Amino acid sequence: MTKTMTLNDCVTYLKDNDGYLLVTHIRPDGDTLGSAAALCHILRRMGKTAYLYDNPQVTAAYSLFVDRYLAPEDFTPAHIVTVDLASENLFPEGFSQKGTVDLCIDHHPTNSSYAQRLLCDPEKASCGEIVLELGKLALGELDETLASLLYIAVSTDCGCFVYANTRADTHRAAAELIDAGADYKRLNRLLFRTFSYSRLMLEGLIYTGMKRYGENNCVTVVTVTLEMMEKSGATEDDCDDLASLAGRVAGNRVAVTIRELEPGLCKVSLRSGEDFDSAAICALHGGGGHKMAAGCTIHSDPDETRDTIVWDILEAL
Ligand SMILES: [Mn+2]
Repeated sequence: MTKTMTLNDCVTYLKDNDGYLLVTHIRPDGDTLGSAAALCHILRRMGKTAYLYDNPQVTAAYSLFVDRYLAPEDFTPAHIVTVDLASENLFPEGFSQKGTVDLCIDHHPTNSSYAQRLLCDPEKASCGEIVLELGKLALGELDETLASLLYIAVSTDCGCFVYANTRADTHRAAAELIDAGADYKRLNRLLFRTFSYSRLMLEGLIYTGMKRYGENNCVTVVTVTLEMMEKSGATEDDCDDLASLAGRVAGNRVAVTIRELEPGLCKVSLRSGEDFDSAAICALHGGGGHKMAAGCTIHSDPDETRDTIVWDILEAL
């Protein structure tokens, strides 16, 4: 049975115990990393021993901020806390203590209640906004480091305040963090305004190969082949959020991203508005997801995969 926690319950629990390992989700993003590092910072200021699980998929952009909190190999935790980690299938690579999570702090309405205790607020656009409340309650005052870590969480989960999950409260949280000394100018430049050379080269190749189908060219397809990866020198670090690129074309209704994983195997990602069921198309190929964002894998080369998926979409439109 999972016990539902309030912010107050949560602070009491954190005060009463010690020896925390904070766990981030698979393919970690700014929210899980920023929130977990911020919580680690809060716990240390409370006089506790706390570390972050050494998630092997942390990308270069974030390791700068989280490395100093990583657990040494010989650390044996007494209490495990997951942050922004909605269900069992999202544990990070190599993490072996899935059945023993003492507390989960999350904002996903889909949280599967796998932990003994759960603090979940689906009204929040980011986990960072929950950890901000925790920090204020536990410490009274924020500090510049804490404000910067939380700014990373808050700003990345709403795409720098442009995604549909952005609310007035999201801006209020950011304003509070800026008042508390968050290094927001540097963080905005680092996280949203600069990209690796390889990433930009890869995007160039992707845009050059873009194809459009259907009435008023409303279906946009981009392909990321192994050859393009090699040509651009891109690595996994450079492949963040590629599935959003095709949807940038004005007038687009269905955005398709085909990624060649290995010869003869492609991953397909669909993004659409509310007027098209992306999940239904992906279900035809054994995949799934949500109405506006879904995916599947197809055993075929990129060209054949494109023909198959475009045919399905045009039939459904
Ligand atoms: Mn999140």
